[in-house]
Amino acid sequence: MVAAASGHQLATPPVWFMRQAGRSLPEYRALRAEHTMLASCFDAELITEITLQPVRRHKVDGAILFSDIVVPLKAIGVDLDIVAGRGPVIAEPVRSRAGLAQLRDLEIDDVQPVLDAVRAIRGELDPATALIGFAGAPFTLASYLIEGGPSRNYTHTKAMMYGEPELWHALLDRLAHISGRFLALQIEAGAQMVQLFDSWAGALNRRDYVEFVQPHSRTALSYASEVPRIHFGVGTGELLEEIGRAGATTVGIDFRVDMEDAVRRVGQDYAVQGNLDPAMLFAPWPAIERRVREIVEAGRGARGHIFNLGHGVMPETDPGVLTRVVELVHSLGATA
Ligand code: 1CP
Repeated sequence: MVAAASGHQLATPPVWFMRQAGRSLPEYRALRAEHTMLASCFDAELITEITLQPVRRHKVDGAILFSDIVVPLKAIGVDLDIVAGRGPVIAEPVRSRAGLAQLRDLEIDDVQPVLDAVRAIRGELDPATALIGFAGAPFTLASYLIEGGPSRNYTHTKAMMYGEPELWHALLDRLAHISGRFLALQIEAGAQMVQLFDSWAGALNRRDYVEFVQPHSRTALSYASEVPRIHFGVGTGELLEEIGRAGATTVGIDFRVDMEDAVRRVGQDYAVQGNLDPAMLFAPWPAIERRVREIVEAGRGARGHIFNLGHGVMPETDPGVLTRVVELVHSLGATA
């Protein structure tokens, strides 16, 4: 996984799934029945167990730390909750200088249980399985802070971006250092690579992305310069080159882009990750198998390829199908 994310083409692509830890797993639902999402994210034992669940079950090549993109914000005192069935909800949306002033630097003590979990997970994982740290990118975090929760059209976010560019850049710079520090701390504790999630950057055109967002994602990623860095967003087909240029080693490909096109757009400077449509996991197996083979074949044209979904596992997904996809990908050697 680490080699592929660094830009090496392997005979068999490594595989993991975004949101592989989560509600598709009965063992996750059982554990979470007794703990809220946020409480789980600050409990080293729960983080460790939930992170390892999908590795044990699916034999994926990477474990993604069980956490959430808003964990570092909660850790510095932002009043927020993760509401079941909805997502992060912010008590007082940040839309002014005063709101910005409340966002202090992230310190090691703020996320101690997370770092304890990283060490424990590293100790339990087979050495060949990568531990992937992650953080939310400044734009995606800003969208939650400014809107106050999940959003469809990002109206308040864009009103600030276009209307108060100084405040915008100050806010994104602040968030970049918080996210960057969160990545750096995870790496110090044992994460061997990271993924920066700019899930909602696809809401922007290329010009605005380059002007208003990319410099800040670059700042965040600069904190992780010593490890391979995956950079992913949903609906970012128009932005793929720029997602790479923000300082990634691997560009995450959303399922709406054909993998061959993605490899062409990304070029030979970056590895790619992706991109089976998570909804395809509900189709009959022969259709899934055909698409998995096509994606692996297209990935061979890239500088390196990590097999993944084109966004997160949906809660209703049959976990048995995910295990089968892992087995299939692992069976596809270069000569197969
Ligand atoms: O009750 C539950 O089980 C809560 C559901 C849940 C889970 C399992 C949330 C709420 N977050 C998570 C864990 C999580 N979040 C992980 C680790 C698990 C894994 O990947 O295996 C990761 C990497 C995230 C990252 C995350 N949180 C992103 C980026 C990834 C993506 O899907 O694009 C985003 C946008 C969030 C915000 C968030 N947290 C939770 C939800 C439901 C959402 C999305 C809300 C929205 O649609 O805006």
